[in-house]
Amino acid sequence: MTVLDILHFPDSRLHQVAKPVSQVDDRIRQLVSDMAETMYAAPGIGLAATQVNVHERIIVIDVSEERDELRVFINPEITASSEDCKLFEEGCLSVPGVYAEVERPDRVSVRALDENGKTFVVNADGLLSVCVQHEIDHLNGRVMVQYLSRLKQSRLRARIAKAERELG
Ligand code: GNR
Ligand code: NI
Repeated sequence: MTVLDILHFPDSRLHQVAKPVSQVDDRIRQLVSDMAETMYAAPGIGLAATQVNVHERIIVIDVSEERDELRVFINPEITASSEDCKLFEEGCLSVPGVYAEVERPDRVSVRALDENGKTFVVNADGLLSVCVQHEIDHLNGRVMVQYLSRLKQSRLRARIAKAERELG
């Protein structure tokens, strides 16, 4: 197992759209295992392959207190969303130190493949719902900061550019 490097905003590779996995094989299972190790080491509650510069539709999530309930979503599709939405203060491993209130459907149904290539469906609410939507955004090249106002986005870009200049 390997802890992979996580891309940081603003990196254009975070905006690549990931391609579907055509076959869930040992290469994919190795990647899933490395992504899980990377997520637990960070630590984070979710990680999309895009964040480790792999542009395939793979997500790992663990929203459990004990950090012992790994969920793997390959080729995830949202098949239904609730009408009612909720605001949640989100963080992102690719945008460290930044928190943004994002409004999303409260509940979603997600269909995906597991690490054995078997289709499953999960009806997600609470933190799992927020997290799976955040991760699917990553697979579509969308980063949480894109929900901020344009003013807040430009301030954030300026702050990151300044910090990078000062670090040399
Ligand atoms: O670790 C994470 N925490 C988090 C908190 C609120 C909403 C979303 C998240 S996902 C984030 C890990 C991450 O960046 N996944 O892409
Ligand atoms: Ni993220």
